[in-house]
Amino acid sequence: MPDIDLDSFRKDGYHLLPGRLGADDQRRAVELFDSLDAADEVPASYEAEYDAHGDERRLRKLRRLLWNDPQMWGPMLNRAGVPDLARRVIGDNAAVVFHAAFLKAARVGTEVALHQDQALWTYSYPKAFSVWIALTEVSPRNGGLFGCPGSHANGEIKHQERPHYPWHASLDVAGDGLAEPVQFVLSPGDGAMWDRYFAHGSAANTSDEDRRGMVIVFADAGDPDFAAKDSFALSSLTALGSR
Ligand SMILES: O=C(O)CCC(=O)C(=O)O
Repeated sequence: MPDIDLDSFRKDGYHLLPGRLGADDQRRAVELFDSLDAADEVPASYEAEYDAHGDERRLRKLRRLLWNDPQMWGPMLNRAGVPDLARRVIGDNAAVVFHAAFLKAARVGTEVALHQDQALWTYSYPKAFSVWIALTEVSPRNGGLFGCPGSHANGEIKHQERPHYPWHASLDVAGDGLAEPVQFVLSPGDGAMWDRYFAHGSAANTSDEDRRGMVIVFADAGDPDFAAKDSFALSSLTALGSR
């Protein structure tokens, strides 16, 4: 797996991660998400959110994947080399604080408005960064994923509630003086990582194909200000092995 260029990550606020997750792991993840999408009821432990259009209701987000099934997800994240990224960016005290699926169903999946993750979190997560892994093709055709280079540089920007968008407060490229977003065009198994203050989002999926991905967020659990609802130590993650 190619190493990351930490200087360019720190400068731009994001870094692309080609070829992280193998085909078998992609298939296992998608099969689980398909089965939960088809179920009448998803276990409450996934804290599921849905998109709906007419009679069609499809999963939008599933949370706490690693906590729901460490034996499935731990080895998969280890095979994707995710702990090494956490060690490089944060150090040995890194811990997973979120692991979620972002599912943007064909024709039904709605936008994720431009935001900085840290602005939406209940806790301040020192040194936090996200690793987002594509489980399908990801491009503007199916809603994609994009972010504004350098938008992390000055820390948190004030987000505003907007009447047309129900999920959370958001940013505006022009109104907040951000650089034009770059699109992350990804193949299944490719990833992107970004800083907690990096502004990013995605558009509605008007195509006939699902756009799927999952995100793992690490923070510095060794920082005196660290507090979290869920926290999975890097050592516990790596102890789950890679087979
Ligand atoms: O997958 C998406 O569409 C958005 C992802 C996102 O906002 C996040 O991981 O914080």
